[in-house]
Amino acid sequence: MLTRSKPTWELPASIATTEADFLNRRELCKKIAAGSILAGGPSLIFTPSACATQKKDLSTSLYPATRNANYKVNREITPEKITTTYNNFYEFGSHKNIWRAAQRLQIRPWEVTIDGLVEREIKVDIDTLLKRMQLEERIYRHRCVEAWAITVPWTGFPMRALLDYARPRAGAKYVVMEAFEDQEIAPGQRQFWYPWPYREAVTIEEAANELSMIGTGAYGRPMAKQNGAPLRLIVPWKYGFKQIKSIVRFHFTENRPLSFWQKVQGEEYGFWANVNPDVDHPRWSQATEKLLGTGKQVPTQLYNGYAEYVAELYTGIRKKEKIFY
Ligand SMILES: Nc1nc2c(c(=O)[nH]1)N[C@H]1C(S)=C(S)[C@@H](COP(=O)(O)O)O[C@H]1N2
Ligand SMILES: [Mo]
Repeated sequence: MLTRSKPTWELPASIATTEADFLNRRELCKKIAAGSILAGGPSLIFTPSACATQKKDLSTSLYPATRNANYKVNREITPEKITTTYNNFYEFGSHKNIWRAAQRLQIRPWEVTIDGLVEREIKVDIDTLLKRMQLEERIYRHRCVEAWAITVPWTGFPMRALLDYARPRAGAKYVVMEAFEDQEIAPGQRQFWYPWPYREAVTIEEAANELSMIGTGAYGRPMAKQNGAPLRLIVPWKYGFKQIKSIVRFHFTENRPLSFWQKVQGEEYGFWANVNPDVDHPRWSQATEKLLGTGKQVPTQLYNGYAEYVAELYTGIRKKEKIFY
């Protein structure tokens, strides 16, 4: 049984949100902003920060999405509290405790660009995109290259649907994804020695694999900012660093790009980054992993347990190049 503990930055469900209600509160928020009503006065609901949250939360009515029972995991779901407070998101700091800092991310408006080798370049607003896609929930394992793992009920849509929407041209071999760039809100991006923006890529075949998702939510609600709102990549057979957060651009290309971590440390973080217990990170073993929140250390599985879905993607490539790093 999944028990939810609500992080304090979220609004209680009881005050989220019919449209009429939303408009009234928006009026109220404007007045608070103008100083004509005292924030937090009779009811603590109407704080300036609550106002900020309401303006952004346009997609809540899409949640919870129907669970796709084909994707189950024989592991306990990691408590939401852990998944939303222990994060890698270098834009907000090179440590795990970035969840508060990440609340500064502005997720509306959010424009997504689809360009490069496509039939026609597209610029689309996130809410328009979400309306076109069929959201579903899937429980997946997630394995960070740092040897910790979590199990998350993600919401999102198959990346295959994004390919159909983008209509790549015949020469396109890779989908390159870029995260937002804004030094004002993301202090990590002032660390000039990192090659911002965060960038990742997968092959078209990987993108079309049935496991690949574009994540829009988790735990039955819109994605928390610290987990990569409003759009992140989910490719569960690969190490977590491939699963780029807060995407603003999908660029189709013939040439394999260098990703963020390849530029920082190419020997340690290669392009393929498929989970493999037998290929150690140069500085630590990948044979086992720590299941956050359980105190358990368990064996790492090849392709993070997803070999039946993805192993065949790599049979040809394996002969030609060293594919795991
Ligand atoms: N934009 C961006 N995406 C990112 C990262 C990052 O620093 N910036 N870190 C990656 C790493 S190393 C991991 S393990 C996962 C962590 O996702 P989570 O914090 O939601 O568990 O996000 C990945 N996506
Ligand atoms: Mo990671």
